[in-house]
Amino acid sequence: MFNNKWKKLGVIAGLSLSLIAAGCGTSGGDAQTETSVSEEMEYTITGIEPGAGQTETNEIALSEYDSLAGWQQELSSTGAMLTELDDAIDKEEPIVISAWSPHYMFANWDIKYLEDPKGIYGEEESITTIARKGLKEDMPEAHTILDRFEWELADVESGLLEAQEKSFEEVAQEWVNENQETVAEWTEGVDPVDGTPIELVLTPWDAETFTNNIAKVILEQQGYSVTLTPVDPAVMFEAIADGSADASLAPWMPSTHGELYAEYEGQFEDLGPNVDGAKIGLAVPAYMDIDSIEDLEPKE
Ligand code: PBE
Repeated sequence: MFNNKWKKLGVIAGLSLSLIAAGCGTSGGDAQTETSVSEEMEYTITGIEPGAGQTETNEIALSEYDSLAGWQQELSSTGAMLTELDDAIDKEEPIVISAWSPHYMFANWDIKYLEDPKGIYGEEESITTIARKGLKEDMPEAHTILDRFEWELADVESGLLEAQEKSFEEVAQEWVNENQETVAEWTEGVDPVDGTPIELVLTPWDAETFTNNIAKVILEQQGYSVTLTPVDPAVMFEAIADGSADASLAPWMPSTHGELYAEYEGQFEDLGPNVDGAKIGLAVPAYMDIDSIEDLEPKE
């Protein structure tokens, strides 16, 4: 019964406006017919985890865009956001979500990024590798491999789709098996080690989990004993800066984690991008008739 609800409302609202314009409005009107799509969404962005870099970027967008005046974001988890997205699409209702790529959300649902004329969400980002100071001296073998590790966005995306049915460990192992030539370039001339422990910190999202699992498989092939520790972005930077963890392949630069990067700059080593072409933004189902953040309406 909720199918096409917002579309119908849009049509009714349009009719009602033309009736009013023609001087034929019924007395008293009907508040329901004037419900805007933004009002129907209760002026709420469906967000993700409170600790995500993107959660802060959304806060900046909420304060910078006039069209988002009076809006709020609802925070919970990526899983809850995807459930709400799925539910809204089932009922063809409007929804605005925190979106990013690489992620399987763009493959699973027909959604589109909203244009961001103010550039709050930045341009293309790189997922970057950072290492604690001293890693190069203490573990030159791991340092060399992590420094060389760089792969393609398309590989991340196809792995993320596969990981919906298998574990990240399995998909990472398969990727390494199928890409031995690339792995051989990263490990060329690097001596094997004998069980040296190394700890990678990462954030809890899928692309980061996948990338760090690939690094784990390769470092284990080299003889390391690898621990992966998922934490919030702030803890990730802190752990690398204070040397309690060895490296991370999870920071998003230059926008999403740019402030954390600046806060700890000089206290870690930047080994460069491990994948290019990442992006964050706000997205809506493709059936919604808006293209830009500026097409949303402020709460009166
Ligand atoms: N995210 C999007 C991470 C990085 C970019 C949710 C995967 C974050 O917001 O911190």
